[in-house]
Amino acid sequence: MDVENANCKIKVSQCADMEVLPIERPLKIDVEITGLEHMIGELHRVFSRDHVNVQDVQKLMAAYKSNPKDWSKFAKYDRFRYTRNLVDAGNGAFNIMILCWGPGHASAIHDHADSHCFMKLLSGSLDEVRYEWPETVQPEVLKVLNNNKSRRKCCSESQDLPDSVSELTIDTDSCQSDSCECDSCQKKRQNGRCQEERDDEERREDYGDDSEDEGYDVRDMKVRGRSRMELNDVCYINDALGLHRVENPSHVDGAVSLHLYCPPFDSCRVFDARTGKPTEVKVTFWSMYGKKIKRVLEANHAADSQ
Ligand code: CSS
Ligand code: FE2
Repeated sequence: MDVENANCKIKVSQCADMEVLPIERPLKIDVEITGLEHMIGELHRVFSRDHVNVQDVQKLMAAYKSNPKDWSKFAKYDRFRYTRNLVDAGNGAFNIMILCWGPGHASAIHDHADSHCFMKLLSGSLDEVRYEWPETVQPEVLKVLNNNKSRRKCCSESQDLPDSVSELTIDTDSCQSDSCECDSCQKKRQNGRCQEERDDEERREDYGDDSEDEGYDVRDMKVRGRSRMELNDVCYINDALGLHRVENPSHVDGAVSLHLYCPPFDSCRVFDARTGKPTEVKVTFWSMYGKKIKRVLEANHAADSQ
């Protein structure tokens, strides 16, 4: 099953049958949405089911055409950083928020806490920069996907084993088969040691011996791509697709985006762009249902590093 049909009622790593990463293709929008309230009502209807397709959520969000009259009461800016403004708590199954990005504001590089993230541009434009996970950190979903992959690929003879045995997770590093096709074994056969070991060595030579910072090598995080989001565009990301950073490229205009997260989360990890070192941070709201909330200094401080 591909990610577009994954069940976004549950965490990404629990979508056990999600094996293939998505191929971007045009969405056929076959629903009519008359306003923000209508879209939220439809989302409640969709999320009342046990299985919710990623694609169905994307379609509803794409079908809504941004009208500032619908959302201006939620759009509250801060001078120094982007704000998160809760619009709807989705009966516990999802939450919808409006993010306001002042000129030049940007997020840190972050993950999405094993949840599904949908983002729609309501005003202005935003750049999304995608990154690979640093080698030192592996998200839950990739552990699950890699386990499934090793089971299928590593040691073809395992396919003939009885179910109880083939259910065991096979560690690719301890695989003894000369014909094994897994990436790790192929590289070891070609080079006597794996590519990653050689890359690490080259990087250490580049940066010198002082490059280690508490176990994190000094190396920039790898950019996978950059895309500009314009009015009404919708994008989707989860931890299997990588990390991202969102930036308002304008130094004059603000930007407003609508986000849906499912399941909702109240903390995520941010990553140091230079070393890949992760830090868990609490995510907080600037306002809830149109009312600015009193902020505890400590919570404010944690969110500022996001
Ligand atoms: N994930 C960030 C915004 S970019 S998707 C946040 O919720 O603050
Ligand atoms: Fe994000």
